[in-house]
Amino acid sequence: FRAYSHSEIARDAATIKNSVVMHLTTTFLRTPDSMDSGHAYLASAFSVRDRLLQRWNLTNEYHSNIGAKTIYYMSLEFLVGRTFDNALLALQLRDEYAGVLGDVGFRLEDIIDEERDAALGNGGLGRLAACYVDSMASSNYPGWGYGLRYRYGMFQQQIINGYQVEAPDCWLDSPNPWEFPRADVTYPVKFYGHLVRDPEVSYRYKWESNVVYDAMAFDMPVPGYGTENVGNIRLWSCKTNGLFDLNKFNAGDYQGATGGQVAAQILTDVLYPNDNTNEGKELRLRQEFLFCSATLQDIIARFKKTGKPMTQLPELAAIQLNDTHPTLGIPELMRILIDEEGLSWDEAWDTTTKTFAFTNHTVLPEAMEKWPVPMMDKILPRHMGIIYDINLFFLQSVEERFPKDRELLRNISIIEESNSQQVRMAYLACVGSHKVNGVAAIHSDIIKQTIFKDFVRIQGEDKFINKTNGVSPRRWVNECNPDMSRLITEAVGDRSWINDLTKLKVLESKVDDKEFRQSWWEAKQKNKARLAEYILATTGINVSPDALFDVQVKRIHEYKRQLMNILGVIYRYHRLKQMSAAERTKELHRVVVFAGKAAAGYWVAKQVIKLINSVAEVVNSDEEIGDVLKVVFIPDYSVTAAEYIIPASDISQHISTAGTEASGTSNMKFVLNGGIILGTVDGANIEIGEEVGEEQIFFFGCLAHEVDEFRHYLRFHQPKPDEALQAAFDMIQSNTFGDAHIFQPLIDAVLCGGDVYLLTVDFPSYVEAHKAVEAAYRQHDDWVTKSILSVSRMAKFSSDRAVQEYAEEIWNIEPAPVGKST
Ligand code: 26Q
Repeated sequence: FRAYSHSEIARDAATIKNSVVMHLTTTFLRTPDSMDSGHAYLASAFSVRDRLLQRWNLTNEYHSNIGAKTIYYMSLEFLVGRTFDNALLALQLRDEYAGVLGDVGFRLEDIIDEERDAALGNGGLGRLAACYVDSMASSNYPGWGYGLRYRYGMFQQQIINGYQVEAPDCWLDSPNPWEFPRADVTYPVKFYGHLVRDPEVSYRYKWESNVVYDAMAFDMPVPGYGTENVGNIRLWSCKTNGLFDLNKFNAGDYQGATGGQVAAQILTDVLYPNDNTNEGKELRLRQEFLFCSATLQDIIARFKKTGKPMTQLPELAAIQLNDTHPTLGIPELMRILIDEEGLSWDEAWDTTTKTFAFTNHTVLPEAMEKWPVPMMDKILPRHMGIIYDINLFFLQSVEERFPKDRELLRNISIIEESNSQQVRMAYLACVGSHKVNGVAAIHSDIIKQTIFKDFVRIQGEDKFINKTNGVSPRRWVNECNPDMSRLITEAVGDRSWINDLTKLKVLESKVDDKEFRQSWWEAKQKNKARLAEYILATTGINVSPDALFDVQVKRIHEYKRQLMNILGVIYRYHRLKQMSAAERTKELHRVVVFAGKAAAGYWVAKQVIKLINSVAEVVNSDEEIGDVLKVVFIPDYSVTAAEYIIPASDISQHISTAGTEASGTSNMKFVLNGGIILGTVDGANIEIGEEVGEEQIFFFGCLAHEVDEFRHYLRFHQPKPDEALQAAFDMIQSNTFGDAHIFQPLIDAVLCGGDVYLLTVDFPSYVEAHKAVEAAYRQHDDWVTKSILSVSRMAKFSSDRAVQEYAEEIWNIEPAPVGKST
């Protein structure tokens, strides 16, 4: 029997009101008279969730009935942000809920603001995963994300005395309408223990251990836009597995009785707040394995319901590894297939490599995941054995084709033979996958020439491909920029662009339409006014929406060069101070906005935050300067903060040392919202430039292929700052921004530390590029043209395009829209 069908989402005010009141009174035990905005949010959210869950059920029932091949996107991070507004838009119920809430005296915007971000990710990699599941749902691909349900997400950043201070993100302290606990979907996950060899098959083992944790599923529905499909992110939470010790409890040892529970819970307690760095902590390895084991067990349980032989797994399942963090899924699938399902090594290996594909997101050496062999051997003895065998067979096959090339074998071995042996996870992921991809054209080229060079030679060019990143037009245009979205909808004639960004092309024909141009400009001004309010509320700083908004928001990292930005600001301040008052009145007013978190243990990045705040304090209170220059550090950057900041930028900075930023995704978001990029020839900046045209982007700096030579030179020669950079250093060193000695290490990294990120090399062209931006912004009409033309040419950077390419070239899956056949 079926209690509902796909067409039955009620839209009338009375039904919506009833369901909200029902949740208010029965889920939250409140009365309408005592409803505050917090409970108005919760009751509304639960009523929307009911609708999503109905569709969730239909989607999964349908996909299993038709035997659809499914993509499983494995990621240790999902940086989702808020869901309420996203769900309202997807279900096209926003006006209806605004009406119902309005009737009882609430503004929808205020209710939306009650929601806390789901911040289960660090930055680009985690947000990309969220955009991809959004696109899978909206494009009707059967697809699930798999991740961990951290009790504490990305830490909250406070700025105290100019310094970053971390506070825990207790996001689950209040009820979370967007997760659905599934106590019945729980798997045991083993650690440590010992191995018993199978008497008949030499490579088959029994793994015995009494250290067993339970991973329990929580499902987060992912609303597809303009479709009845609802996707899913399945997150694992770690529980005890009978670890409550009744004997100890009865003997009065209360703490001892629950000791096991505490130990288990730690596994999913906290997201590691590292972005592009690998710490090699044992707890992280255990976290990764809990995740991989539960996910693989779940995928196999679902597959086994079909009754098909295990070797057909790749016909029904594709697994994408979001960087190396879930790579233990490869030996875990091998273990299950060989030890539990009785497949031969060759059958298991063939099945595994056909199922997995791997995305690399970084070339920074400090981000490469490696685990000490003794650590892995202790925690995961069976997996260590499987990795040894994978490596042995791989090296044997290479030896056959390249006999006696000892150096080649050493270079490609999954086990690095350093002082202590290490497992190179990128190599394991590569060997265990049928496709390996980078995330922008330049990045995919670089990995083929560097870390995977020998693998390209051995395994062939075709295995190594590019999949340029994309972002969701739902969240990153329609949701965050309602005014511009209205204009696009008018120009296109309907809302079809939200699922098909190629429709943006029509904007090109509007570029000479006076009225349209005026509205376009006004939309940007309104977004700037909204950000000005947000800045005032979060920092107490007053900025004028009439100034040029110059924005750099992203994780704080040396390679992203926030230091170069703030040194540029200091140089600007220096010049302004040298001018006469009359000269200063001719200057373009500028608000320089920074935001971003530094990893808690990343000292240099934290000093950069301090420098930015110290400069802001001096500049903003300098009466001579007034509104000509304002510097703002917005605390606690998040998905929600980004939704305010990005639509309000005139110019945004993406200024990594060439060759270091794999892709970047905020660069795409800024341009899609009518902003212009000031950037280096790096990552996806390059492809954005190709699409929008060189008039629409400001490039500067040295090129990726020149970087090695510069670095080599600077290792042996004293870097020479140009006059401008020297002026900035001098200003810091003369205590303009407080005690200079706290900033000296930042200057030393440039002047005495080999200037690894090439500030001295790029600073002169950076200053020139700023001048070009300024001249262009003064040509108001041309600027509006650039903005409209850019947006009209950004179709490529939709995550829908990216996901479609993955589906066709890696996953071999097809859309399966629900509702068409029911
Ligand atoms: C590894 C081991 C232990 C703890 C943490 C980590 C870890 C966590 C996160 C290592 C790296 C990351 C994140 C990497 C990342 O965000 N890379 C970014 O990926 C984006 C999406 O492809 C790109 O746009 C960015 O250019 C890239 O920096």
